[in-house]
Amino acid sequence: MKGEGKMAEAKSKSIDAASIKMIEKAARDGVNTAFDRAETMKPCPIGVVGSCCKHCGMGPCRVPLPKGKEETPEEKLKRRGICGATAETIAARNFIRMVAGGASAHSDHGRGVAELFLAAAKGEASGYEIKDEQKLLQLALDLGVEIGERSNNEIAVDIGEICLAEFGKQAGELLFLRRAPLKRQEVWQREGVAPRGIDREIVEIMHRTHIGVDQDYRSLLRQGVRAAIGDGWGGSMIATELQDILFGTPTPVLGKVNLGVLEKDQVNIIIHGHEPLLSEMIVAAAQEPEMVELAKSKGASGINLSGMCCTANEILMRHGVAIAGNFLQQELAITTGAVEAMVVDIQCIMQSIVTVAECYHTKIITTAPKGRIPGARHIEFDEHNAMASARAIVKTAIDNFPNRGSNIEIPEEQTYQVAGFSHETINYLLGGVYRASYRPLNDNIINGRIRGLAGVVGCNNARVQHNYGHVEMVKELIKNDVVVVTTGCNAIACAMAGLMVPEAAAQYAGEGLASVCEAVGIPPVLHMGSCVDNSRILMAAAAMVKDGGLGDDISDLPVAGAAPEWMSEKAISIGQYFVGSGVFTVFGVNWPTLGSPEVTEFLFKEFENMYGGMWAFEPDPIKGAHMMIEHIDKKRKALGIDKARERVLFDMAMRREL
Ligand code: BF8
Ligand code: SF4
Repeated sequence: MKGEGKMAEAKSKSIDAASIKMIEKAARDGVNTAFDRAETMKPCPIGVVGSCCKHCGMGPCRVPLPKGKEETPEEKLKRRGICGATAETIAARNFIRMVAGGASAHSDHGRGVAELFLAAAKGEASGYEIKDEQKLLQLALDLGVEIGERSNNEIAVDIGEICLAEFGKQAGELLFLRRAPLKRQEVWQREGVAPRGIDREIVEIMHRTHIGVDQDYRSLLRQGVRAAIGDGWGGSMIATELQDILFGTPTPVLGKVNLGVLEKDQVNIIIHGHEPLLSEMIVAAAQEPEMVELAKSKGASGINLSGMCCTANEILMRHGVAIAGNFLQQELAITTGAVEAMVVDIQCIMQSIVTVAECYHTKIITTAPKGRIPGARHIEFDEHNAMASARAIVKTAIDNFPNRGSNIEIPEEQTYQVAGFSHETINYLLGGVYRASYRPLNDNIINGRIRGLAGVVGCNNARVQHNYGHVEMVKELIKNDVVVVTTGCNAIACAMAGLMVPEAAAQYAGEGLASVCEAVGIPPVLHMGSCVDNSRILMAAAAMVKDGGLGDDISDLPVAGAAPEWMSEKAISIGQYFVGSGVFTVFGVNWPTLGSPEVTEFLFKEFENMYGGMWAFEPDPIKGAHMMIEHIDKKRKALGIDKARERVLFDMAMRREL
């Protein structure tokens, strides 16, 4: 039967029941989504492996690997672009241009935060103020800013100026590199990858990859590492640190996730994108009594705010605002017919939401001068008058409530989660407020109850089943006593699967990990925030090294990273700074340098000798998890703690001691 075929098809597209229902509704309503387009638009087989260059007007030049037979050296010599660029050069250039794209996105976000931070400190951005004094003072100490008798705002002005200067710095090294273990800093100096300025390294990628400049793949990839470190230990870290000071450092908070958080009788506003600058104000505006009254006057029972993608993570972590979904659910949320407005800023916003919205009553509102979409209403975010922008947006949504059609279906699925595990919070939870440290984590890794730590992060990708890779990989890791820290769309997928409540430890984690989670009262999967907050994972790794017993560099730790459903250039930049910081990192879906076995070999093998961390590619999430576990075990062995796991018996005495 035709209908049954469609049902089976929808089921193969996501593991999430709510999403499947909305994929089916979209089909009934004649709405075209990314799930449909992924069927009709097949990836270019040459581009997908990094073998297509269009860096000049003589191209595009395609240098696919010869099919079937071994290539002779003479044949290989001929397989070049018009300018003579080899497949190695082309693959490496494409790869580091992805790093440049990702590092730019994160860093430009960080710059925006720094600018607002400075404006707030100077009293030029009404509505914003320093929320976390303790973190402000800590950062002042880190950056050598005088504290003395000075006011918070005076200190913050200095901090804002120093952070902003990091972007355009021309020489020396980024200041936050000092937060890394000493040995790591030496590796960066030895390999020539300590970034001078955040912007400079990105510009240099664009220059080196222009026709006829750097044509040695090793040298190209080195610059990729340098720019990526400028993202992780620069732009992203600045974004996280200053956002925490302005909006508060996250602490454990209960939240709900999935499309079921939409309310049938309320004005539904979804905030989607990445910067919390405006969304913080929308959270406040939506709670104002006048706004709630206005909503009631239009027949709604209230205003229901929820988030999508990384904005969702930001406002969940700080305010417990519900999450409607991750990247592949943005069109599906509109398909419910119950969303009055989707408010977007920057990054990971599908242009198609405007077309999907045309089939319902939803208003798409763009807010960033950098991120406009034809057909969307633009209400520009003015940081000097943020509350006015926020009120205008909320009012637009309320006014749209009476336009709702009757074709409404909100899936009932929603799950609870505990989020808010910033680096500082993990520190307090483990060590206590007066003795904050990672000591208990290190001890439990050393005694073998916890095997190691994995950072599983990144996107959804319409080329693979929605959320399957995320959830399977994470379940396999915790089952094998690996504690997982997560951000971005992986965090949302894990929450939807019920992995982020303390009870998940007993249900899914191995005995050792479960016993520690139960003793501390934490889930086996810890939500650390949005994608810029991967910098929190770097801080956690540095803290583990500092607390001792697990070697003296991040590359000594029994840790690994992964992005099983990656798609964005930001994921490549994140993966590259994980690797450059000494972490073994596995990506799923596809791998963008397979067109050059030499480049791939270099990233997967030789990088380990240079950085202690290296890339890997494995589309099967369970196999990927086992590659990570193998690496963790290799590190345990090198530390001489591999025997400890065999001794762990978990008798009552040990449980009591915990
Ligand atoms: O920065 S995980 S799909 S939403 S890129 Fe985008 Fe990927 Fe989601 Fe956040 Ni991160
Ligand atoms: Fe072709 Fe070289 Fe131009 Fe690239 S830079 S498009 S390989 S001629």
